[in-house]
Amino acid sequence: MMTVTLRAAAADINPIVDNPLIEIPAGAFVFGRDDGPENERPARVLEGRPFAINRTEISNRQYGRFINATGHRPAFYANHPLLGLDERPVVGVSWGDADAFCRHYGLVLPSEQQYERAARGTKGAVFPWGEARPDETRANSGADACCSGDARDGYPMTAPVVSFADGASSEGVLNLAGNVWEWTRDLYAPYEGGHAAVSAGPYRVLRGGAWNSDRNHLTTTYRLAYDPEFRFSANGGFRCVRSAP
Ligand SMILES: [Ca+2]
Ligand SMILES: [Ca+2]
Repeated sequence: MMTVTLRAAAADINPIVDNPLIEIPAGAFVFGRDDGPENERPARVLEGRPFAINRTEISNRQYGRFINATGHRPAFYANHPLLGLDERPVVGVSWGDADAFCRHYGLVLPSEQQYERAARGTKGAVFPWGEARPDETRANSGADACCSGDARDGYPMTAPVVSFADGASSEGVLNLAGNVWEWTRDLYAPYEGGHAAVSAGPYRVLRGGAWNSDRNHLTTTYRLAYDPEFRFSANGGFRCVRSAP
């Protein structure tokens, strides 16, 4: 009986068995920046609540288990010979697909604030690993000029979700910069005062850059606004969080 109880408790702590939730403690952190694109300004200090975030992007294997359990539609690239590999991040999912996956496991998509705190730590680092420019050991990125893949880091398209350990965040979360863009739960809007750069909407925000991003798009603050219904992106995926109750 005790064994069963413990197993149930463990499943509750980590509902996606092969993708642990990494605890991010409460506390002050820097959000936004003053020297980047207009829609990333201003930098300010926020008081963060504790949360936990998947160590890796959601993989095709993990998404496949969700499909089997629920009958939800498969990812658009599920049968692609490279993008569909079990250990690669799922791509070809709408915002609603990603939201449904997280909710199935009692989780939600990260807010922009949660994503940014997980990615840059408390002091406002430009990249998950610190201030050093991205290189082929830190992140799966694309060519220097937008927007094609580049294999100098070993991966012309997506890399396995467990990869680029040298680019991990201070809490050990992987690929928060690069590999695939990640849906957040937030609607796109200027932070304070400014005018929306995207007139259509409502759009949702993706973060982190992808395998075909040039390195300027891999910062922890870059905000990509996108049509939430679009499910044909070969470079867009997600991960989930558990927020404090
Ligand atoms: Ca690459
Ligand atoms: Ca990513």
